[in-house]
Amino acid sequence: MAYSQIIVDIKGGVGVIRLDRPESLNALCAELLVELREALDTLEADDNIGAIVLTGSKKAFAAGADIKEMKSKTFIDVYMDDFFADTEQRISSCRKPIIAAVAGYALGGGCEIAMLCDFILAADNAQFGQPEIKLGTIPGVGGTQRLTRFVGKSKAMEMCLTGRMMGAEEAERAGLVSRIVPVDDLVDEAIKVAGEIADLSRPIVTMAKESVNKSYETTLREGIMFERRLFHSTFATEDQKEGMAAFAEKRTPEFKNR
Ligand code: DAK
Repeated sequence: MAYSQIIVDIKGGVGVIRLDRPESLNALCAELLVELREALDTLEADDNIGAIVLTGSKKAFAAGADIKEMKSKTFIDVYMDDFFADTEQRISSCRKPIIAAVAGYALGGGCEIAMLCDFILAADNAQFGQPEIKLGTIPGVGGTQRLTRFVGKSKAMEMCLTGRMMGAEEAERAGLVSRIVPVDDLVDEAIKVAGEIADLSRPIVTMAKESVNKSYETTLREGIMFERRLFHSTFATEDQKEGMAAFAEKRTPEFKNR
């Protein structure tokens, strides 16, 4: 499939999606969002792919929804289109791990898409923000909900009420990003980490992802029971036998994804 708003590369077991609308700082226009969903469909269906990296340019991961495209939409337009819902659903239902490699601006819908990924690696120049309030609207893809869970009420409230941006160091301190990488190394580092994940047992990686995500959707007790049952079920896999045997025999495991 030929794309015009994104670039998709395969690096070993890693699918790399680069948002590519430099003239608008990767503003999330409808065409880009369609391509993003199609790329995720393709990578998810590809058995050779074990993990995905989603990135932008050094200047912008994404500066939000495309304001110029969105500005004249009516309530009925956005309500009846359920604007952005299909993209939120596509990313959050992806069973393969997605790493957001964020350099530059991740604003509005850009910050929300980064938070939908499984974890965020931030370049030292990353800037996160929910500036919708300055446009006379509010976050619409989980910004008020996910940001609050990541960084707590006080910081999330300040960011959503003022539109203040948070730099990479503050984002790391607050728990929004897993760690900071020099901007020139960001994509290589994200691909390296994604490659390490892709080399692990795919079913066990899927279980680990499901289990961490469960913690956002349920009580602690139910989450612990869910984790325990998945843990038990890893013992029904050949990969658990191989992983533990390889440790005992001081060799590298050869996972078969079975
Ligand atoms: N949309 C469209 N164009 C954008 C854009 C955006 N979000 N951000 C930047 N651009 C364009 C600029 O207009 C400019 O285009 P030209 O003038 O060259 O034609 C070009 O990108 C370069 O931008 P600047 O000249 O402004 O660059 P600077 O370095 O000076 O400033 C900036 C960078 C990121 C601080 C600034 O561009 C900026 O403030 N951008 C807007 C950021 C923003 O407000 N983002 C939030 C958008 S609202 C919904 C779900 C989701 C959403 C809405 C509804 N529903 C479910 C209903 C999401 C909403 C949003 O994300």
